[in-house]
Amino acid sequence: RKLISTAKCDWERCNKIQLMMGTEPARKRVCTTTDAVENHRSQEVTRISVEGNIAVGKSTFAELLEQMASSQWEIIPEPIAKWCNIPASSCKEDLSSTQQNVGNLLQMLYQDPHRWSYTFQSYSCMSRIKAHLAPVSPKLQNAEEPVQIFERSVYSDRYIFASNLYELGCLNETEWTIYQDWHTYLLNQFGSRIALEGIIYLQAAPEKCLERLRQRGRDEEKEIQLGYLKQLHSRHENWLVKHSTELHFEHLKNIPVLILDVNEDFEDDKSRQEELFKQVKNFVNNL
Ligand code: UDP
Ligand code: D5M
Ligand code: MG
Repeated sequence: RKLISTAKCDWERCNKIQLMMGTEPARKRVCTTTDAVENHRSQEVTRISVEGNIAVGKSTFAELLEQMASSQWEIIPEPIAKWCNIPASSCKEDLSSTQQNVGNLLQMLYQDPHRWSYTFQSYSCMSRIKAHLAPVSPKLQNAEEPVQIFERSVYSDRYIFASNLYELGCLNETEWTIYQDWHTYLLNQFGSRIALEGIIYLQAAPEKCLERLRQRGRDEEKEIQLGYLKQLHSRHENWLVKHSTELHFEHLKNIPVLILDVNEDFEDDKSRQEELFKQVKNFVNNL
């Protein structure tokens, strides 16, 4: 577990400090410091992501974890409401004013992936970064061992979805190159502020995911076919089980991964939930 102790300082302040020290002013950029005095977010937080195929049960699982661990754990759901342009009144997320014009990006992506894949990747990555950098919830500020559990991450954006869309030809060479460039750059800039300590991989057959996806009945996803879920499944397996995906972030290469088989329904099975929770608790305690 790391002590996450970071604070933003702006360009002017950096320059001022450097001028006082008689050194060259910094060029215009955002920089981070580990100055504990300025740090309003400093605390020990263990950050974990829950990864898995579409409709495998991540949101259901994350909600259960939050209920079971109550005050110590905070769940950060995937910002799907932002991508679907759901009105602010029907979701707990704060939708910015620019949101009004975005439209239903998830629907646009599925209807015309060649046109919208790059746009979707830039928006989904930005919204995940924002979620990572947001202050922890008040309930976590008093927790002795605070844990933040994110539904997916900037890493699944890249190693699952974006690379698959590239392989499908929905991101062209130029878009893929630019995407990888800014993804690597941004994540390196934010460093430990968005690094994860562990990953929980919810694993199930693509056929099971399709069954749950149809049952959930999200309108934007009604055209999704088994073939797409199979592609995403094999990307998850390559990354989190076989470790054959080429990764570009050092901390990710040796990150602990807890694999949970969720082929059997857990949603209404109390004893299965307790079993899964025990494994997660064990995993978190050993990070
Ligand atoms: N679900 C289910 N059994 C389970 C877990 C989930 O039938 O053990 C259902 C859940 O009610 C929902 C669908 O599967 O209708 C997809 O679940 P969720 O939205 O949690 O999946 P995610 O896309 O977040 O992984
Ligand atoms: O995932 C939410 C929905 O969003 C599902 O249709 C997959 C899609 N999604 C999530 N991230 C991405 C990226 N980066 N690219 C393309 N599509 C994405 P669910 O699993 O239902 O919670
Ligand atoms: Mg979900």
